[in-house]
Amino acid sequence: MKITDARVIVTCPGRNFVTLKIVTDSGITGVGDATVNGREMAVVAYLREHVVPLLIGRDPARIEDTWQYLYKGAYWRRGPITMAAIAAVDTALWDIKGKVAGLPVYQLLGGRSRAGATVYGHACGETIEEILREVARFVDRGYRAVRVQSGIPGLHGVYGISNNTPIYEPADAAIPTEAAWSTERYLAHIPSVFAKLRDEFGPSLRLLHDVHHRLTPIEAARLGKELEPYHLTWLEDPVPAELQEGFRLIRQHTTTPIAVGEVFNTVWDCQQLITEQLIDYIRATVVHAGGITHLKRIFDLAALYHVRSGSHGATDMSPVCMAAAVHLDVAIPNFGLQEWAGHSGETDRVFPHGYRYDDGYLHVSEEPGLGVDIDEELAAQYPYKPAALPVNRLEDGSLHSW
Ligand code: CS2
Ligand code: MG
Repeated sequence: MKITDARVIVTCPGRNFVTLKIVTDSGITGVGDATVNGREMAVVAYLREHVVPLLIGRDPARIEDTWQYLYKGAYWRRGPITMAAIAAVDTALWDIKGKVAGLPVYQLLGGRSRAGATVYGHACGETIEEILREVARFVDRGYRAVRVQSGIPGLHGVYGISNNTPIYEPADAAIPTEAAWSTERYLAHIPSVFAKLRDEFGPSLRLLHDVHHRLTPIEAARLGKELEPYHLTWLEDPVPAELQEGFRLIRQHTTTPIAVGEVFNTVWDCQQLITEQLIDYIRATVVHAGGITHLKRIFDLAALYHVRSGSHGATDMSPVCMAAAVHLDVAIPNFGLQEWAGHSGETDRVFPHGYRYDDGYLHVSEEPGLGVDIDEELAAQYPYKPAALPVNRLEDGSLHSW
């Protein structure tokens, strides 16, 4: 079998997605997600100019060799754009391999380890009353885990608060929206939110919170300590993660579990975090961390150090990425949680898929391959719309992590 074509499809059914479709001489095709939120066209160019020409004529069965060829062959290794491009190729080749074998991809990854992937959704609100109503909605729908983001008194446009849209889409303008931030106001407010949540929902509902890269290690240590009575499942992205050893300071002060990794693109971004047990969940994803091949390598390393998976699953992970994620989720031994923000109806129509939600779990498709595709005709009806992620400024105007 040979690769005869590879199409890079850009579509915007409510938000932008980049999808790679690989075509073989047998007529079997495979798809891979290549979406990097706010930098989509960089990946499109990388794929079209520097990857697709190398794929034509290659044997699609040689997944590992292709991965090494695109990773080492680039000379300039790692980075979000390169690794998303490699991820898309890798994911599409696993899709093809499953179709050729007549098996769902999870069967090629060691078979089923669990009934389904426990998911968490996004509850948010400007006020505690709104938050309690939102969390109750998720509980009523059978969710066992809920991420909670709160408005902060005195601040507007805080991360995670959807402005009356059913689904939170942070990439909301071609030129970055400027959001305001105050660590002091944030740290003063958040513990009271979780105190009220525990009063309302009791001790067993799994509660998570995303700090979204905004604190220093000692600030994160303070927050972790103050949240200890509320037993969060995890505190996510407490600090920007370039300084892996910074997490040691957080660890020294608090037992609140730490999750990090949605922005990571290779195992080297988290090798110290995992091997020194500085984190509890690794949130790397299929689309951002080099595809199924490399993400399984990261999860296998994590399994040696009591670190569980907790893959990112916001709306900018397309249904192609989510389909691949659920195959890994049901197969690996150290699965933790799967984020699932869900997608718009338009998106679900552009990307017909077999995974489905039921009673707090995402269930994997039993179709051969990944069980997802892209309707290219429908996709063409939604042209790309430039959209950048916001930036964050402190009250004195300093540029801060968003
Ligand atoms: C967030 C995301 O879902 C999460 O945990 O961190 O909403 C993140 O901000 C977006 O995926 C960025 O594109
Ligand atoms: Mg996050």
